[in-house]
Amino acid sequence: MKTISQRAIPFMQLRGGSSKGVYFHKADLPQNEALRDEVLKWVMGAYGDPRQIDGLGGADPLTSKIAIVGASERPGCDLDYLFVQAIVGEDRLDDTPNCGNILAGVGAFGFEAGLLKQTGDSAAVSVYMENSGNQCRLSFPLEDGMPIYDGEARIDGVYGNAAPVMCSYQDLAGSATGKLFPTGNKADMFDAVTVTCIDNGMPVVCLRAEDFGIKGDEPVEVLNGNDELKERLEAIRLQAGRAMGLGEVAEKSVPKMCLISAPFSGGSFSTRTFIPKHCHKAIGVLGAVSAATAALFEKSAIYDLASVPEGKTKLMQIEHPSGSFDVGLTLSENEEIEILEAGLLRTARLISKGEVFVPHRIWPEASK
Ligand code: NQM
Repeated sequence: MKTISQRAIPFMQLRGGSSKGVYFHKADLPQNEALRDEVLKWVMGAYGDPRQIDGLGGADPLTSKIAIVGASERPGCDLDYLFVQAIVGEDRLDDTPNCGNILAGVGAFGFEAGLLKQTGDSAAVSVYMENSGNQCRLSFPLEDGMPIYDGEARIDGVYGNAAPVMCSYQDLAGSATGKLFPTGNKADMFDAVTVTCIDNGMPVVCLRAEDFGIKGDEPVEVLNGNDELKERLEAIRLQAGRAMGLGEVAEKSVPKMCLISAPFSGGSFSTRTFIPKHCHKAIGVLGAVSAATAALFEKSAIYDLASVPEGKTKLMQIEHPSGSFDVGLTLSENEEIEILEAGLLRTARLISKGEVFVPHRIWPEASK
């Protein structure tokens, strides 16, 4: 379709896990990064308006997400995936972190966009995550070479049932910082609070909820309305970010801040995660993997709060504001704790396909 003053860009919108994103074929976006980012801000309405009223963004960090997907030339990989967070209420994007929820929709997008062809009743897709250089294997049901979205799997934070997307991540340690414990310590102290800074897929600062005068089962709205808590968390985050080698993180969406308490409903432990300035309605996928990993180490700030199963294959049930999230961690046989694989269940669904329009003055028709 042509409009006189706007340029059309093919897109799809999918729910990936408990998030929703706008997915693009890499070839449909400008190849120049600065121009691409300008275009993406227009697509999302992410140029400072917290309502994102003039774009596809959903005015919430969990629905202001973008996936850029292309065929991969890396050995053993089918797709390359770059995740971009459009920051709600600010005129900027952040491609520092991964997003494991949006990743759950990347395989389905690959089929829908004609980037993948497989037969049989199950897809096996290996995705290279450009943000961190890690890989994830996705498997989900297929029919006549296309993804099935209907199914019996349930994940908390999403209404109803859908087809399962099994996600297994390898070698996540140091995804953004190069080290599992980026400060070199299992525990650090900032502003007289003991924390554990960890990066097993997502840079996360794990804190004890009790150190902030909260129980840890408060509703999201209550925590989002607690300005004193948010200020204390941000002050620690800025220091932790520097200590984790992430530099000045005031403008970055990592590290995430995960307040942890003993479980309330029989799980491994309970969480309230700030991503980084708003409390998550559930928990991010890789944020959950990082927090679960921290709980395994005796010297971490949260070890005594967690109930950790025995054995080298651990199923950790992580409680969060809208239910619980299961993370399976496979450990090596070594004496020292080393995580070989993290496995988890997500679901995904194609919501829409079409064209999104940006003004020609942002991306003129003739330029690529
Ligand atoms: O941690 C939220 C989400 C996420 C990211 C966030 C995610 C992850 O729920 O891998 O999934 O932490 O900003 O989509």
